[in-house]
Amino acid sequence: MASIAVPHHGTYTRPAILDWITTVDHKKLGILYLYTTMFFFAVGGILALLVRTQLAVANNDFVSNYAYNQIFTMHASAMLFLFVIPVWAGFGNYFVPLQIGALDMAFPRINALSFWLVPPAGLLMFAGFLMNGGSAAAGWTAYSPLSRQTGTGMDLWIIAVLILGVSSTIGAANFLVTMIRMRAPGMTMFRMPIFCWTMLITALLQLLATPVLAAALVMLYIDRNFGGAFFDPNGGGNVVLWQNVFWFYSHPAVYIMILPGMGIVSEIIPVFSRKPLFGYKAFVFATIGIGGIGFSVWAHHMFTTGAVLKPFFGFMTFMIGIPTGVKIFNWMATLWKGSISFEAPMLFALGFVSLFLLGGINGTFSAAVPVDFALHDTYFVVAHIHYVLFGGSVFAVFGGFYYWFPKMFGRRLNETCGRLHFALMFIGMNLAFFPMHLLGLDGMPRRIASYNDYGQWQTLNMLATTGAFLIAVSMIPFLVAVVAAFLRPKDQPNDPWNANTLEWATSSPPPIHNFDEIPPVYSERPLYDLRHGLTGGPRH
Ligand code: HAS
Ligand code: CU
Repeated sequence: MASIAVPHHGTYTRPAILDWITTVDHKKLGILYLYTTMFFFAVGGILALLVRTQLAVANNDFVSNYAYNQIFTMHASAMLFLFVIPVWAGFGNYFVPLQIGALDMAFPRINALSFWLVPPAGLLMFAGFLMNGGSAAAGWTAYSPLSRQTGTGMDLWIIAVLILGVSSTIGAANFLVTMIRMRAPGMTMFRMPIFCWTMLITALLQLLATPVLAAALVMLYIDRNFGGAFFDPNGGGNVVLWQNVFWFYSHPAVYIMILPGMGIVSEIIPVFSRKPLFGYKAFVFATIGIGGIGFSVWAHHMFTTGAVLKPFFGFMTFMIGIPTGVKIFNWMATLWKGSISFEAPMLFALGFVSLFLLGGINGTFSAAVPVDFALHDTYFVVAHIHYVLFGGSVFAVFGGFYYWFPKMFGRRLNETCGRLHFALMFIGMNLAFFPMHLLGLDGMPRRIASYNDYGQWQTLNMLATTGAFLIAVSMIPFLVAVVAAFLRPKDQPNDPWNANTLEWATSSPPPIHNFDEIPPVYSERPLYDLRHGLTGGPRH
């Protein structure tokens, strides 16, 4: 609740709800982003449980085939477009200005607009379930010709994704300008925290790739509603065109989904190893490298169409493993001989490194064209995407929550709950997604509503379903920790973790203007320098 002095009328106390609706404060918008995206994470999770319930046993008829298509389409759409991509805008909004010592984002009102586009887009997408013919049902990739044929829900999906695209494009421009123009004195580009760097490259990818998706969506909308034939061979169009434009966005988008997660992990690991990040500049250049190469690998999703230059895209896809590998070694070298402590943020960060490594390597399998011909459209790919997106992005999200919660809310999340959360989620995740490798190698196609019990299919699927429910159970200790934290008074000091970056220089939570005083910045670890009385000169 904010009290505002009104000339000649005393003070007026604005109700808290109005305060939240009209806010242009990057911290409040960040929190709104986090609440909204976590809501869609929960919705997407419930849809996943429906998918796993249907697949628990062979020849199940828990849901109809068509309902199944809607459910898995909306599961992925919610998770990707309404959770993983915008959740980084949540952390980014809260922490980028604080980490670079700025008062706010460059364009606070545009920032509010970026956020306020998300909830209506989400509602629009889900309103599909109320339409004749149901929600979108052509998969999150909306391949033509299927996406030209499904019901009105598909049109709502197209518009919703377009709106989300606008949100992330203007958000990206805002992040870029903020980091380029609003850094505190002494905060050179190469002293920015790694999380900021990953947000910067992510923003660049969003700015360059999202308009291509927008074009694709508009073409699809014209095909569906105005007699267009962009993707219809009967009218002189080309179905593979959709895949080209879609993946030209969506491959860079997978790095949009992971880079900020890598950033968060790179904030956590040094703090809990009590060492500087090994190879700061190498990490920055690796991030730039991933961003650059990320634009030249999209056709690895289309090898089996036969309509792409396979050696080139296969080669480039292998190449992208190199900068990513650099990062894995950065993290390992940071841990090496560090005095490591295993608090919840660190557990999630280590979970990220191990699971993402596995997911990355099995992605490289599919980069080998002949192997991909065997694996394409099987559960192996589903295993890959969940190791990188769940083992990667989702673990980083929770790592970020445990790490930054004290800063955002002035209270710490209970450590026992955090460890239990981690243990259950780690076991559940491996139980849910590891068997999918085996199913894929055994030829089980993805996106099927039921299957016959060939060999071990039913057993493996039952394991996966059990794992999925275990992941759901792991959310209970997290929620308990959050509720318990809010029931306690604020008690956190500025810097509860002995961390390195500027956000820890101000109170927890920070005042509306962020900093009473910004400490001088002589390196990429201003708080470390402050604690040790360092003022530049040769470092580490
Ligand atoms: Fe991927 C499909 C290849 C990273 C997400 N990916 C998907 C889909 C999603 C997704 C959502 O080439 C499915 C889309 C759909 O619904 O159809 N992906 C890769 C490669 C990487 C990669 C090579 N993916 C990601 C990230 C994602 C993501 C990050 C989201 C967060 N992916 C593919 C391919 C397909 C694919 C094919 C299409 C499959 C098909 O048929 O449909 C890389 O960025 C991963 C690099 C990381 C590592 C680990 C660390 C590196 C080290 C260096 C040494 C390693 C070496 C490799 C030299 C490689 C430690 C050793 C190789 C051995 C074989 C042992
Ligand atoms: Cu890709």
